[in-house]
Amino acid sequence: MTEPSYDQYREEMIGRANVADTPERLAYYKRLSALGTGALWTVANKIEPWEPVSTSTPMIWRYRDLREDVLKALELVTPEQAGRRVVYLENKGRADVVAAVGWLYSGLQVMAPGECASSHRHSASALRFIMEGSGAFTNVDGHKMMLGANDFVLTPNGTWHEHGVAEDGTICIWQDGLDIPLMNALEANFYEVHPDLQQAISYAVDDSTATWAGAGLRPAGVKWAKPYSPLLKYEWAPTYEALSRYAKVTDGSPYDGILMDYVNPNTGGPVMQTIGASMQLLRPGERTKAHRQTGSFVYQCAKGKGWSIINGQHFDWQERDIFVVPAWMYHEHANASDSSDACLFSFHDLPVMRALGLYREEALGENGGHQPIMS
Ligand code: GTQ
Repeated sequence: MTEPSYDQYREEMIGRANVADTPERLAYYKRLSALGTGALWTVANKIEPWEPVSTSTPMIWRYRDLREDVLKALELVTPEQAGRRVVYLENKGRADVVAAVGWLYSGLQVMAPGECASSHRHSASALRFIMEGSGAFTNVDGHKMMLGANDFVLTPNGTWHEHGVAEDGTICIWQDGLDIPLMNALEANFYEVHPDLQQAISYAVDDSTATWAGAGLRPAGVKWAKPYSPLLKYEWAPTYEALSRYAKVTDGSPYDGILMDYVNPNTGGPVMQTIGASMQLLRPGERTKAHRQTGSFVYQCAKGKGWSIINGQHFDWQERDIFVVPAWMYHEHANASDSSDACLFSFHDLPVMRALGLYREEALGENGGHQPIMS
């Protein structure tokens, strides 16, 4: 057996650990280890890197590669057997946890007409982004919502939720996004199956959108005290219209083009406590500049085609492809079309970064330097 060596972590700089291995020190480290301890200077530079070092890898999952096998799951398992019939996305760098990137989970769920998955709730916050099919629905705490392509739906932590497809619908596929890895890292993850397996529909169908999605209006006298958005479904048509209108009156961001955040209409803040989401539009021919942020991002192309450079790697994407940007990795996006726009949906853990005072953003300067961006 080879003896452990700590020399690899040494740094020649005042203020950083720089202790060479000697036989006497190595014997001491061994004794400490037997006592369930260790010498901090052997690992200090590793556990306190100069800046975030993500173990996640930039990756893309192309829909054309996945779709057939997602549909295959329909033949192999029922929602009753599986609980949720989902093909999850596995980041190559995160074999230790089921994560698409960082502390975020993502999967593709498939359901056939007439099917309904049982109701449950958990500490993880969840969202859906509808990819294809008609007749899909989700019931969140008694608020049933009908879902179409590019609609974005919340199932905040602690809410009962179940999904299904109407008898007269078609096979539906949607992307699930959850913070399961974060909940497990925090060791705070609880899970419950609904005692009746299905919950009642307690409100008019789509009442949350009818109540809270009025353009610039909020219902007088309606109180909302919960820590997540009362608007549970954000439909595609008004989202795209908002981006298109905004694009006419702004230059947008050099790093993100026309970027709009889905917000809690009650607070103006993110939709849920731990997960935020955005839609961005890249105008024909637009190419953004590179920046990096603390926080992990899962993107899905909702419209058009283009490419991104993530930590120096080039990824071509088109509608329904999903790709990830790990924390603190430079990324830039481009619309590959000169005549039509491209839209990228994304969800991320920026609410966590901001709530904990950890948010940072930096631009890659013309000369390769790094410039902090205040936001
Ligand atoms: O629908 O609540 O893809 O709990 C993974 C875990 C979906 C869900 C997933 C879940 C769900």
